[in-house]
Amino acid sequence: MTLGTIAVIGLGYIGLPTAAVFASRKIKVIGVDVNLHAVEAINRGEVHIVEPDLDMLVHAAVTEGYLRATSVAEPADAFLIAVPTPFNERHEPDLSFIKSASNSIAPVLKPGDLVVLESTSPVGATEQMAAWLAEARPDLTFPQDAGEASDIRIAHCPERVLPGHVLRELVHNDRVIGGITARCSEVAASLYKIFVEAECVITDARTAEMCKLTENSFRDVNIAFANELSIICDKLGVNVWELIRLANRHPRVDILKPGPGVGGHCVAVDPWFIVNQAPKQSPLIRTAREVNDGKPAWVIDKVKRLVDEVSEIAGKKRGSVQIACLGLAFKADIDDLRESPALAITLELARLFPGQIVAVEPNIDLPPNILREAEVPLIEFADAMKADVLLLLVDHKIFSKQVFDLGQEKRLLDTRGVFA
Ligand code: SAJ
Repeated sequence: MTLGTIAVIGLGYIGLPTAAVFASRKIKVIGVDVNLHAVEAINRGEVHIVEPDLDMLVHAAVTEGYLRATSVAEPADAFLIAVPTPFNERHEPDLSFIKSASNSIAPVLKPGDLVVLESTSPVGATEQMAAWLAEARPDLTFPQDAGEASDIRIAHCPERVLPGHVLRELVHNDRVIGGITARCSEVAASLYKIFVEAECVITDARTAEMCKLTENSFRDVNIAFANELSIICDKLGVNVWELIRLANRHPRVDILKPGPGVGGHCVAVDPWFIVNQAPKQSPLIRTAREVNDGKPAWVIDKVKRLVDEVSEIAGKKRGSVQIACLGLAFKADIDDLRESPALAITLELARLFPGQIVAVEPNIDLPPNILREAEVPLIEFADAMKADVLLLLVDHKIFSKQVFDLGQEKRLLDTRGVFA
């Protein structure tokens, strides 16, 4: 493959940083997205998502002429597909974005091109994408039929970067590359080696798909263990944070942190792809999902009991007990509210205790509409200390530096062990 231009389809949390990193290595990159607002912002050298240092990288790439965004696919030598793969209400993967991305690039494919699927996908999705492309372009040969002699090379190379550290992890994490044939893997690896400073490890497409799902399921199962421990410890009157600290002194024990539930677009989603494809064989992975999804309800239940307690001790009416929710993001030190258990808990509490909830989120300036509609004011930490029940939901670093006196009549529920 002679590499003149790379096209990145999907300019979100993964596609845009990837496009910008390639462009920073002086490769011509065309970014394609159906979101015109994103396309226009990028062409002005601006970003529509929050990720440290991404704005500078995109600005430089656009100004120097290496990155350009468009809403219609154009010819290129390599196509990277980084579109969402959500699940539906029955927890079945929705591949419709991969299908539309395939349909959008099919007309511009030419012999010698490489197509890489980066989106986290159920096992078999890369083969499915190859089938859609072959159907749209009967004049070209594809590796599933023509093997190593095919016109088009196809591989899966799952993204594995941590939000908040994307630019560093893109360069320094190992990449797992699974081609439909060995040659497909080699060609894809040579593309990623342009910027990856770690290893590009080669496997087949199905193993690469399963590898990504396994990584996030591993994390989910381990977080579920920590969440279940926190509920057991609450019942037994044991401090879970001290317990975990002590247990982790064992050389082969490394328990993760309990929290109010698991959020974001990845860890709470990907395990379902495995459960959906092998339901009978995955009771542990399914149960872990259920344990983590059940944690917000447990937190809400605890808050209800604390409200009753405060109302009794302070002689206040239940309806005048104030509750402060500390943190709304889906995890620490980011502003991302997507699939956030902290936000879901705050909104549910606002429904149960109308007019009694305030929230603190130091990473957000303007309250999102959803908070305004729920009549939850966004206030400063110091003001939130006046509330009767303090509910710590996100372990933002800034919270751990706060000093306050709880007094006799207030209650604290610290779901992340920040004040432990
Ligand atoms: N969480 C806990 N306790 C912990 C760790 C996390 O409750 O000890 C919660 C977080 O608060 C958050 C959720 O889990 O709500 C997920 O956060 P995370 O930091 O575990 O993961 P993500 O979703 O930000 O990114 C994950 C990463 N996967 C793994 O670490 C195996 C990342 O490398 C992937 O690229 C990303 O998913 C993805 O895109 O799939």
